[in-house]
Amino acid sequence: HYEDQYLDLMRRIWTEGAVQQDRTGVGTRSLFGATMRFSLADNAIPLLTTKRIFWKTAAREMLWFLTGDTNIRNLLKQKVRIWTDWPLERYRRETGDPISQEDFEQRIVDDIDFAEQWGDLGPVYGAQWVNWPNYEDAGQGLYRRTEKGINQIELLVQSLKSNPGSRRHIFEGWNVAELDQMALPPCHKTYQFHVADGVLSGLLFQRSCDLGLGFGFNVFAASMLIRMLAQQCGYEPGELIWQGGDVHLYLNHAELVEEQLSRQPAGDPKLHLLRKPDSIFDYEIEDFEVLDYHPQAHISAPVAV
Ligand code: UFP
Repeated sequence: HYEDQYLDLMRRIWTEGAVQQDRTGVGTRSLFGATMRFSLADNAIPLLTTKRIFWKTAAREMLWFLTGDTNIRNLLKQKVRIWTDWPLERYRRETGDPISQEDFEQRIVDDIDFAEQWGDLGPVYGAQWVNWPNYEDAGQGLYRRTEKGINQIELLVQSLKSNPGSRRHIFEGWNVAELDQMALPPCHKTYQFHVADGVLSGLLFQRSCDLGLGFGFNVFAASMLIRMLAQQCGYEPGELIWQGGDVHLYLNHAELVEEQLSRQPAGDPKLHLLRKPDSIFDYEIEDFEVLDYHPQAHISAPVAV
């Protein structure tokens, strides 16, 4: 089963991984460098079956990245709460107001001025993907930012269509000059694509992976993106090749790890794209349907912030 790769890696890290003091203070067991391959042919989708993955949350986040938005307001309107921790922490720190997460989220949704002041994550994924800063010569040795940045996704679609054999089908989130302005430097930082015999595959390099919580989302979202690109460019979907840099399990995820490793993967879920939108930027959540997904129960675990 495709998920055995994941469970094997989890078992290996939990038993052999080096204990590391990490940025969050929680501590991890980690391993450096891992690869997994997942087929996307015939609508196959690498959703974890040993616990329920709320794939629509990952799908909504991916669609939000593609809009270029970096404010959590449009996520919260859809009840996606995965990015709240960072703005909430900043708000509490800078104002001293011990507001609850629920009240903070409600204010972001209700009050657009408040959202503009406190809901932005800085130039994270979306900003770099579709609006990478570009500069023009303003004379006398000065440069100014162009009104529009570089849309890496649009360029990618063009290059996939017009020059399939290229080895340069890449988009990148790791904008070195802006890392310090981001709530979180990108984890799924580099995407590369490859076309051969009319089949499109994608490779994701993820520099840092929370294997217990993040991975299930990241692997779904990357697969969904490959499917969308294949549909837009007229190719068959091939594989997702996932590569991790620091792959880790948080030490407070013992219950999750032990429960998940006691379960057997089963079933072959399918992802269906119900419509072909006009462009890569025109997909909506209703365009995606997952069938044959019968996972075991969700396992909750604390997120390290
Ligand atoms: N993380 C993921 N996937 C993501 C994401 C974060 O696994 O898409 F945004 C995890 C990895 C790590 C933490 O545990 O969040 C980020 O911390 P750091 O920046 O110190 O690597």
